[in-house]
Amino acid sequence: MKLNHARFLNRLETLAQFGASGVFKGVVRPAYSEPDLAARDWIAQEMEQIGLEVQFDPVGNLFGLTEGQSILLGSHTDSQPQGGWLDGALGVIGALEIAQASMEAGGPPISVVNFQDEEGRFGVTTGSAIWSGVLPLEQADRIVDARGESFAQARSKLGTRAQGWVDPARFSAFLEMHIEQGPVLDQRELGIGVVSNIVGIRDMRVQIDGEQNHAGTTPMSMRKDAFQALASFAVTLNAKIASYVTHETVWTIGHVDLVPNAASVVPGTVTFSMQWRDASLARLDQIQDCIFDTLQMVCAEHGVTFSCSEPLGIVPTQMDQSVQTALQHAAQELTPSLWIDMPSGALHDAANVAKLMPTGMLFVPSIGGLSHTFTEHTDPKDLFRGLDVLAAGVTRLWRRNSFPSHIA
Ligand code: HGY
Ligand code: MN
Ligand code: MN
Repeated sequence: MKLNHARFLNRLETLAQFGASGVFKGVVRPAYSEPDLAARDWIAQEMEQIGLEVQFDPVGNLFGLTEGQSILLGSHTDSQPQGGWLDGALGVIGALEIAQASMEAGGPPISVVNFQDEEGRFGVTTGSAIWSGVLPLEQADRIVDARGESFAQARSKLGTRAQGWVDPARFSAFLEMHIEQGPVLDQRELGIGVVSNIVGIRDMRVQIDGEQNHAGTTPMSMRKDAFQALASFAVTLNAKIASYVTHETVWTIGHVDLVPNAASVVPGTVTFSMQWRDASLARLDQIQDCIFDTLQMVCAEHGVTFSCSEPLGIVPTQMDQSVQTALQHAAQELTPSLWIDMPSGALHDAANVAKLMPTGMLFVPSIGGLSHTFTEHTDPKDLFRGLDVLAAGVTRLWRRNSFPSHIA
């Protein structure tokens, strides 16, 4: 197939206009926002123009379908509150280019998907988690975002776009190209990462309730200060888990909502996000136990109480060997000295889709390892190289028909 790099880059630049932040090439395109839905509608038009059959499912996952059995390529175009122009977008636009080039070349058959809410405005990789059965729709509908809007309310904005579910059995494999969002390829001046595995993740909301009071007249010994309890929790947790975490283990308190968030008031309530990731399921469990133990201990010390939402998560996931092999051979053929096998510290839709079909991922470098920020960027030559290797891997996979027997 003959890939058109200019057409591919032009589509990426066009997509970056939907929700453009005005800072570098950054975007603000949270799931179900006006720019997110406008971007999906534009991609649906591009799918139609290529000759794919367009189908939004009930939660807004957007599919461009070719007839019969096909290989599914894609990612997501929703963004973090302050997102980069390539996170997810690269995989969807790369899929469109390969689908179009393969149409023009008479095969292999390629379908395209743009998953919804991978960035977890409502949970964790929500759209693909629902499609793959990891997250029941009824449970997802009850999840509320930081402003209190429910998933059910948000997805109702799809209006008449929403149609039925797409049957995963029509796909033989799923491949996702993505920026690394980390420093490895950039620091080692490499161009391609063939992903071996994706870490597991857990994410929950914690609320600490103390006593709101006057910041001038309330003696320190009488305070039930929710912020002080949070601060003490964070420091105590770091010390307690240091003994069994690895260099790859990460844990983050990224969102904090202090009430009433006023300089002369002792905060009575704090709600915060607690997220942790590791390649080992056992360590994810260990960290969860430690979080609860530390909350219990610290809240008792501060005379406050806490409550937690049910942790949402994705288990650590291995990429399919036959898909990895096809990508490794393609990388060796096209960029012999510029590729490595590597794990993913970021979560991706591929972690969910791997439950349904043979799945693999390909990384390209992130300059400075930066992502989830407006200044996220990748040199176009690395984008083109990733597209070429992905297309070669897909062709190899289809030609050798090297799918496990249970896949048609
Ligand atoms: O957080 C993640 O790993 C993904 O980018 N949503
Ligand atoms: Mn992503
Ligand atoms: Mn992301």
